[in-house]
Amino acid sequence: MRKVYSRPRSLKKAAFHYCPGCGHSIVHRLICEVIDEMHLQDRAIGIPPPGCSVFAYHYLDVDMAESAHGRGAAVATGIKRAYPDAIVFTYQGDGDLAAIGTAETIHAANRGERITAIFINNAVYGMTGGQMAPTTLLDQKTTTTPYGRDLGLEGSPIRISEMLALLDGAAYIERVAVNSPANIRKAKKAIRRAFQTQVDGLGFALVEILSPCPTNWKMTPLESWQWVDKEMTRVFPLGVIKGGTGSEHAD
Ligand SMILES: Cc1ncc(C[n+]2csc(CCOP(=O)(O)OP(=O)(O)O)c2C)c(N)n1
Ligand code: SF4
Repeated sequence: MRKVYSRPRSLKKAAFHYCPGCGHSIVHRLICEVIDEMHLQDRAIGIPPPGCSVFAYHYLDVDMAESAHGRGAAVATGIKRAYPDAIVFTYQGDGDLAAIGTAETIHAANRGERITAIFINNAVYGMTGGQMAPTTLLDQKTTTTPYGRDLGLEGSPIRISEMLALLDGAAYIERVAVNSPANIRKAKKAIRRAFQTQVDGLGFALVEILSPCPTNWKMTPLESWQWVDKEMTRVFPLGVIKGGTGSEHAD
């Protein structure tokens, strides 16, 4: 019998604490597969965030250094500058990267820091109970927008990837989703390109991943996967936003 799947070497044998249907666990596995395939386990240093993935170091078998909420890009900058041969990545939610850490993220991208950001957009603050995030869609109900996000009161969702792409230091930015087998395959390629961008020393790389949060969206896992397609991708279109023309495209 042909073996088609096994646990990546860099994914620890620990049961995930994530809710059924959550995108975090899928993204963890994809990162580990890429780290294995690119032989980066001994060089990779991850920066997990506060948020639902706060315990990412329980799962990824690479060196990890926790950061305060929003400070991932700043911590990654310091580590990368101290250890230029390390492959340094942040793992951040949308409340983290696009709200509390807006300044750190923009300036790290602008400086062209040779780091990789894995940006989980689940349209809410997940861990703290589903408050509005910068990425919350208009009319989306959250615990802090119980009647739906109102344009006049809360503004529109921030497309932080498109904003970052305007900065000269940003080398590669792509938006993907983990809501179907085909999209999961594309997400893995994007994560690989983002790591390769760093290996090639090209500048700041970011993969935005539309990621279901069935618990706070109050949906079944299946409904949440469908909501990503029907609603999220209308506001956050999938695809390469910047870069991706060099060896980082190699599969
Ligand atoms: C400076 C600071 N402010 C607020 C918090 C509380 N806090 C912890 S996790 C979290 C929300 C996380 O949401 P997000 O970053 O979108 O990640 P998710 O849980 O959705 O994966 C907040 C507000 C904190 N830890 N530190
Ligand atoms: S609350 Fe949402 S983001 Fe957090 S583990 Fe559950 S499904 Fe995932």
